[in-house]
Amino acid sequence: MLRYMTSGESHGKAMLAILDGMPAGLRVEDSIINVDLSRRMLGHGRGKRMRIEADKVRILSGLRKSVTIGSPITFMVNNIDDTIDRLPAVLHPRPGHADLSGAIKYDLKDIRSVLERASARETVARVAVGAVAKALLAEFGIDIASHVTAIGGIEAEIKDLGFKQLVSISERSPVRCADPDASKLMCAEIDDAMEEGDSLGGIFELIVRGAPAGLGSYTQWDKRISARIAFAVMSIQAVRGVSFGTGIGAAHLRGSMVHDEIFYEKKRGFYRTTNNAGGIEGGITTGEAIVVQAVMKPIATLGLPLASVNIRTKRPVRAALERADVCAVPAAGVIGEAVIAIELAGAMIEKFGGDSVREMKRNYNGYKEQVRKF
Ligand code: EPS
Repeated sequence: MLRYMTSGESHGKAMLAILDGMPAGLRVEDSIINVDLSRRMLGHGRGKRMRIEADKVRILSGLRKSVTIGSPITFMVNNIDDTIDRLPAVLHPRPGHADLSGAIKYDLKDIRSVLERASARETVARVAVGAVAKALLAEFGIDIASHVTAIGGIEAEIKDLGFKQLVSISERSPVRCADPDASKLMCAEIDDAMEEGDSLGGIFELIVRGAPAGLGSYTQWDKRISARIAFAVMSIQAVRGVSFGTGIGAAHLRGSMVHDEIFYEKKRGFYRTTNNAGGIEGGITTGEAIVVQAVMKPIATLGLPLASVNIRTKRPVRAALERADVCAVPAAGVIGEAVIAIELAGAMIEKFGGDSVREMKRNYNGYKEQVRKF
């Protein structure tokens, strides 16, 4: 069983994670984690904090000479802005943030004690864990990409791009969008929102290429891979919706327009010519690309704050003005890659047995042969 936990406050000493259940024999260089940590910091619309931090991982346990040994892996990313004990109290909750509900729940009279942990900075730790999960998946030829399809109402028009092209175009875009015209409009919209003291949300898409058919199961509700992926993606701060393949659009179409017809050729085995299901049927991967969309609401901290109430005096005020991003959808895509990688790595370990990468590969190859002969 693959499991992990994170800890750390946004302006505390560090962001941490412990990952348990990684098989032995996987090479993990710090550099593969640092690449994703840097990608998480980028994107037009990020706030000033990203210019302060350097986000580099230190692995404290679980590796010998950069190779996993089956024991828990501990990750630490230092916060350069570690001023938590010097920061002033926050009394004006921001609508849309955890501020008010968190303060009421934990009986905290200073909202700072809520926002420090509710902050999306927590995702530093998840991206570090996700990079190791990606390394395991890569051993089985599984690749993950993300790209932004909408920001602030501007929608990208993605032409029929292959996986590699999609990655190379979106990674060069300041908003991680594969439509260069939409990219420009999105950047302008972000600048506009910033000038007006506002914030923006959007949609990002995750694509997993190379996952074998047969991960997850219909036999129990919590074994469905679609449910597990949705849980993981919904757990990303500010994500409000998750869909697969044709997504919510399927609600408006007839079955004949939605379901992917089945064909067979001796050489190829079973195959489809469409992938409206987004690579999952009956809670099980089909072997086609897994395609997931996630909807992110606009950041809750606004330059021109909304109406709120002082939690001590109960008088009307404007919400707290914290340093924040105007738009973090491009970064959320990188976080989405991490959480889907962790779910799929867990499903691979469950299916193929996971004390060592070699053992997993033996079982994986045996299963591939079984599928080929089916
Ligand atoms: C973030 C760090 C935070 C915010 C952002 C995400 O840093 P600070 O609060 O010091 O500016 O920029 O957090 C939020 C959007 C939020 O609502 O808390 C990061 O590292 O991703």
